[in-house]
Amino acid sequence: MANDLWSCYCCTEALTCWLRLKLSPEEIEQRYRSKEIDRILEKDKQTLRRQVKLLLLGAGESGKSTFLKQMRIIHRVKFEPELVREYQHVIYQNIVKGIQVLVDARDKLAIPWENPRNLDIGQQALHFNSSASLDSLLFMHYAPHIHSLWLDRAIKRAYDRRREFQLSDSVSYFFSDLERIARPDYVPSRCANKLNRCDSRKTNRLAEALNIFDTIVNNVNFKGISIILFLNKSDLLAKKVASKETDIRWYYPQFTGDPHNLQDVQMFILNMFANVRREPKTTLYHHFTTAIDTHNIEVVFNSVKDTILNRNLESLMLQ
Ligand SMILES: Nc1nc2c(ncn2[C@@H]2O[C@H](COP(=O)(O)OP(=O)(O)OP(=O)(O)O)[C@@H](O)[C@H]2O)c(=O)[nH]1
Ligand SMILES: [Mg+2]
Repeated sequence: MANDLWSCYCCTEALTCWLRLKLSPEEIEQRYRSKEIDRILEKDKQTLRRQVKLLLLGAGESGKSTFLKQMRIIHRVKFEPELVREYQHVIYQNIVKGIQVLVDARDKLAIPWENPRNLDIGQQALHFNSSASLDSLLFMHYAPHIHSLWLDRAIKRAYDRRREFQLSDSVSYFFSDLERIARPDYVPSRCANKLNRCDSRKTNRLAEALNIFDTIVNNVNFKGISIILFLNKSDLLAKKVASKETDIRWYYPQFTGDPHNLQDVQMFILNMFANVRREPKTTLYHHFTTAIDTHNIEVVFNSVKDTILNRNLESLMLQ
């Protein structure tokens, strides 16, 4: 056995010498480089194999970007200056689009203006530029008009009836901070998000989310993968459930629990999602989340990591 090894070693040595004699120094260099590249590729392959990829899918405005931003905060990934500037523009757009949605809703709901001057201002606001070209200077010019509209009781009343139309959840936060945002030296401290598509969306958001989930969970390309369902905006759900002004049975008459009990409503919603699966064996984990709450997302993300780890261990044991 020892002899075999020895002769094998001699063979390799001889081969290397022979190669050295046959190849030019450049060719030898190239071969070394090629070997090195192969080694790096193999290492990357191993690393990739150990990586877990999460695909974040969901309806518009459901909180995907907010969730990712929390990931950056939790893992202390810095926000680059370009990203901060981008948020600044998105915030301007959010505010202008938000006031346009509210002015339009006030018109449709026929709520009389408190301040008659706002009739004119409101009409002008509908033509404000809310495209990506909206810059700080133009926004500063709009800001006093937007402020005057936001202070009008008519807009407040339209805002209180926002469940009859679609308005981004961040709107009131931005309006109440308008004075600071309209300053030339304003730098966003909180992540802003898009308000696009507010006028065009007629479907109730839960129904829209269920439709999207149906497409994902029953898609043949995703067969066999595990799904983690984040039922986001739990804070808003809790507020809605507590409010006597709304009732889930108006939208889902089949609901039989207590409409003002958060757990009953959450279980009902979760069951709706679970029942969409045509293949009940598809593993479905779920979390009720509040993506604007860093601590909540940190806890949820740790639990997701545990789930993935346990799944990997289980599949290793089955091998
Ligand atoms: N109250 C509350 N607001 C939330 C929550 N998650 C996200 N939001 C707000 O909802 C809005 C939409 O969030 P985004 O993260 O932009 O949603 P998205 O899924 O990335 O939307 P698109 O990129 O348009 O598809 C933003 O104003 C967020 O601040 C939450 O858990 N609670
Ligand atoms: Mg997004």
